[in-house]
Amino acid sequence: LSDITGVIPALITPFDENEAFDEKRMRACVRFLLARKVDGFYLTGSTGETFLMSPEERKRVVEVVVDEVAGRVPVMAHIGAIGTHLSIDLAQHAQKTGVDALSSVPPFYWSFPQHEVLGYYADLTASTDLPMIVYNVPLAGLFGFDMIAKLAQIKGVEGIKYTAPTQFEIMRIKAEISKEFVVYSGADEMAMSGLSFGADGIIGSLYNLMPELFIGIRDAIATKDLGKAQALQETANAIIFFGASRGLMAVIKRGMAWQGADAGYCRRPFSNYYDPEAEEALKNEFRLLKK
Ligand code: NAY
Repeated sequence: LSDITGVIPALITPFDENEAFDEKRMRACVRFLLARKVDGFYLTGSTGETFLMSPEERKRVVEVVVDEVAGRVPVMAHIGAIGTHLSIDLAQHAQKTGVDALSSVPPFYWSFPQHEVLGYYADLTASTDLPMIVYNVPLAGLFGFDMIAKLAQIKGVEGIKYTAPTQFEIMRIKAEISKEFVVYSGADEMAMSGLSFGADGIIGSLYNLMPELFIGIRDAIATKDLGKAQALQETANAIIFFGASRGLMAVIKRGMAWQGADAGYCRRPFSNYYDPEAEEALKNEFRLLKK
């Protein structure tokens, strides 16, 4: 896992006007992001609208992206579901398809006790040979530091996607668990702080829309140019906060379309800019923001 680093979009899944998975748009988005030099892909996560898709659709997305990437950059697949059975099925399919790593949210909704969550990850890692990235995200219930330490003991768990506001723990994971335990910072608004606290990479939804800004942050942190990193983060955050109040997923997809990669639409209940006038108004507001 340690060789998968850098700026990794949590890839969007394009749907067409009728909410069907749009394979052609998916392939075009992958090519667009490869041309913009992203370091890898994280598929069928929250940004990929995974919980709005059937298992068959999730598998299809993985097949299409792996085929289009054709080994040029590493691919990780999020295979999490509430039930162990389904997650194992998705994990084994992802391995067969040729992904490089797996990731999963903990089982959610019933607030499972620690030993059941640990059992979930142990069952998953036993089911394939791929490294597992556990996912610390408020949406699925955050792990405490002690739980992260326990998860890191499971054979096959080699990293964490850390999407929590308590970012000081990134430093603590490296210091107290292991320098080798790979950390991906998951809050795009804090990409700079995640990387400067020792994260090996950043995985997030905005890297679909504006990868260059974050590639710039990656490089500025590597060369210890904090002023530059901060300026880039400020620009990125203005766009993130703009999008957050206007339906972030739809803004990312339309924003990609304006740059030549039509990322299609979202599945309901996410909102969309289907109406060309509404989209034009959004575009105009965005132009004002950039001034
Ligand atoms: C995934 O699984 O799709 C992600 O990596 C999602 C990461 C995003 N966090 C959440 C909670 O959705 O990219 C972030 C997030 O959209 C961004 O920081 C803006 O808040």
